[in-house]
Amino acid sequence: MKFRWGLLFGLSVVWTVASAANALERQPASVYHARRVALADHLQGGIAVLFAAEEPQLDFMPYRQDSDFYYLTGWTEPGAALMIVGDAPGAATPRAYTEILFLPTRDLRMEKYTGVKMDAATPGIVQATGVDAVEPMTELPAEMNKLIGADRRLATKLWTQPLAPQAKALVEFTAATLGMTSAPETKDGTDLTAQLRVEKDPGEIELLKKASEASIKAQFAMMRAVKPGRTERAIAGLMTAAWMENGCERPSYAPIVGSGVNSTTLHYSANDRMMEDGDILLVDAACEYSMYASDITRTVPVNGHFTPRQREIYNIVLGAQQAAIDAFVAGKSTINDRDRQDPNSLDTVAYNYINTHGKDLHGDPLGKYWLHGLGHMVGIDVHDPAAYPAVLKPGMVFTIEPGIYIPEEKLGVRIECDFLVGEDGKLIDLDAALPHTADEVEAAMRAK
Ligand SMILES: [Mn+2]
Repeated sequence: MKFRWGLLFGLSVVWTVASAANALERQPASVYHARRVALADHLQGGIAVLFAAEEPQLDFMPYRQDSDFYYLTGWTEPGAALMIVGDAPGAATPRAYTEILFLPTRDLRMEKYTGVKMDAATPGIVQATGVDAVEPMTELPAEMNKLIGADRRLATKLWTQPLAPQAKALVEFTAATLGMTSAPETKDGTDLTAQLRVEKDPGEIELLKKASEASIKAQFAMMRAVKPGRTERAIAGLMTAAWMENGCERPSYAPIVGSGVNSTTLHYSANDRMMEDGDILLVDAACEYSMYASDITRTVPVNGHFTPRQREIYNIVLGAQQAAIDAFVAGKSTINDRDRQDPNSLDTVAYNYINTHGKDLHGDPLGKYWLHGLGHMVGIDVHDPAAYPAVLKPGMVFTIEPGIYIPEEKLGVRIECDFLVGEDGKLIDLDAALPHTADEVEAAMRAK
């Protein structure tokens, strides 16, 4: 599976939806259309019905579009459904590629709370959505009934989100209206979108770079602000301000600002401690730009100077990351191989480095203090879907994030950067502008 994005080069690959300075940047409608056609090629002549995220029950809670739905449509309003019918020229009832976006009917009372929405009756809606046909949501069961009524074998080729209650309801209703004795089993459409999403196109890469750039600015702001007597939460707060000043809509995950022993809790996010002189501070925090995530960790000394032991552990983690970078071969290396046995696995390389450098207070090797995988894909989700261990190919964006966490010494170090595999197979560090070495971290902390 490979896209033909060549025709996009030389053009700007993203643009801003509305004139508002902070509106999401969307890729051209043709890009989302091409993704839907690519999905159709995987449907074996079947039908995909995917649902948008619903408006939260409490409408004042934050809303974020379903990632697969966004990938296929760029649509950010809640409650929609997308139907894609795969090309099946040889079927008993021949079918051609068809796509329909179903939109819920506007609720004018609710819009007093949530703002103006669009529906199928909105003038220019086909242009606004970029989908070939737009219909009211009430037509979705009717379209299903029509398609499956004409060719019942289609019932075995329905691709949906397995966890979506709307999908279950739709399939059961369709079965009932067609007099089927039981609802057909559906196939997992998210397996297909995962395959499509794993290699990023130039427009996605542009957005991922912007997410990294804003996240880098926030990490620098953190380094300038950290000192004994400040709270972890205040650091999370000033990073949040930096993200939003730089065009991001939200953090891409709960910020982890862990000082002292908190640095050894992998997903610590209480952020409620006051930082003390001599502490190490692990900051795993980054933001989302126009729905695309960044994921960055830096570890710094609270007073601006690593102790010799902190520096020793820091250098081992940095060395493990560098060993993985040096071993990288596009099309061969893998990431997130928890067995750490395969020589092609970058996890193996990083683990062997950690386990053969340094010791704990009891003279034991340090490998056992690294519990998690070496990295993961990054995209619309901070942990973008992929089949792991994943072979790394051009267009993929992933993290390399070794760590050592020794609670007994209140010492946790993780260094995490986002990498793109370039078209030439070379690794590109999207976070190259940030300090990497211990000396560079201390220098950035001195630069007030
Ligand atoms: Mn990560």
